[in-house]
Amino acid sequence: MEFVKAKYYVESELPLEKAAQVIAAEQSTGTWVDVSTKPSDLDARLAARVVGVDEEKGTCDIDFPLEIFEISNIPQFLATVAGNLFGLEPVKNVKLLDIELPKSFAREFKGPRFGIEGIRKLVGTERDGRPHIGTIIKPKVGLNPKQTADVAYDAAMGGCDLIKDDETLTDQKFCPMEERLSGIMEKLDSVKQETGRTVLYAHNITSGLDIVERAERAVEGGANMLMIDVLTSGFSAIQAVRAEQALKVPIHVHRTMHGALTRNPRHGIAMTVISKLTRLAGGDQLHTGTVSGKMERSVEELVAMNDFLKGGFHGLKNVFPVASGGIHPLCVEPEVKTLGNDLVIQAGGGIHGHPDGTVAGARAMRQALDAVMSKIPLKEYAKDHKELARAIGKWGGDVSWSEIYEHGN
Ligand code: RUB
Repeated sequence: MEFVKAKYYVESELPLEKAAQVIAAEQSTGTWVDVSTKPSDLDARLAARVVGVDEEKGTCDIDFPLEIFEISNIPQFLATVAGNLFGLEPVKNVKLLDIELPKSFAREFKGPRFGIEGIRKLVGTERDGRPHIGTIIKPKVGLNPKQTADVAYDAAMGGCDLIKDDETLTDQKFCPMEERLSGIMEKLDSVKQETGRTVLYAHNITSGLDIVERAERAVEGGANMLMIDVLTSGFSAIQAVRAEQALKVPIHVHRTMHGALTRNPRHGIAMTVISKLTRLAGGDQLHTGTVSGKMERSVEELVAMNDFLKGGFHGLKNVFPVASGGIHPLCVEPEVKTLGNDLVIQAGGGIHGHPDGTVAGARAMRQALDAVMSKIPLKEYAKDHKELARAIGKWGGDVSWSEIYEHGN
């Protein structure tokens, strides 16, 4: 018999072993009382089993028989391994820490279409293998399509490999998506003609009702990358877009809202689980966090998660991890040192907030990366790279995130 294995952290008034059994029963063949409708052989086939408890760590391991799951159905999968258990009265806190899937189950998913190698081929970095530099167009919302396209052009000319919409920009009246797409792609075509470089634009197609139609319209309109907010739209949104054979562009996945699930160490769903499901669903790039940026993190979990995304997984392609949120040129070195070269380093405020504007901000990011790749100390490299020097002048101080938010930067 094959199983999906799930690891939980549990706090309960019940003894740990008993709490684990309550969870296993609720999430498979049981409920709070024996029911007369249950066939006598049912548990042997479909009951989830507690296979280990660690009293010291407060964790338990539960095996779910594979037959309990529908093939390729992530909503049903989550209802099983991450469903009612979070609200059971006697279970005070519970966190789904990790899942392990048998090959036969994982291989029913399409996984990423491009993976790291495929995206590197599009951008032309497969030989040098350097990290990619990306930007989030800022302000987050409010620019019209022309203003947005102008910012994209500047960022691309400054050296960005990837330009992306922010997670809250979709098809609002002030910036209709079709106009935004055509404006940006026109500018990126000019960048290609002027510099020979291909720059990707992750066009945010996140929506509830018509995400596949949006994806189709975007690709017809020339999009070279699509973007989806996975937790607000659901893993199935990625699966639905990935399933369309004609949509031959990579999918950039933003994890907005993840903190509601991931941040509390004692309750919720770990980012590791979200990463695994995103890879199954078909995301090519995924925001996983930073070692030096504005979002809260566990570096240990981040490193393990990025290693998972970059490594082998039942024959599915890998995923390009994205470090984003509060990044500026001085963050490039710690990010690369800890997370390696297969990394997209993204800066929004850290590019458009450069004292000399977007082109200089993008150049400063690339210069910081060049310094790291050639193992030259940043300050030395900045001596004849003025954009980097100006960025160091602005962001070189040792200030905490609270101070930055309180006093501005
Ligand atoms: C980036 C930004 C993104 C974060 C989200 O803007 O706010 O939405 O990447 O965080 P800026 P995460 O560069 O100005 O901070 O990537 O951790 O999900």
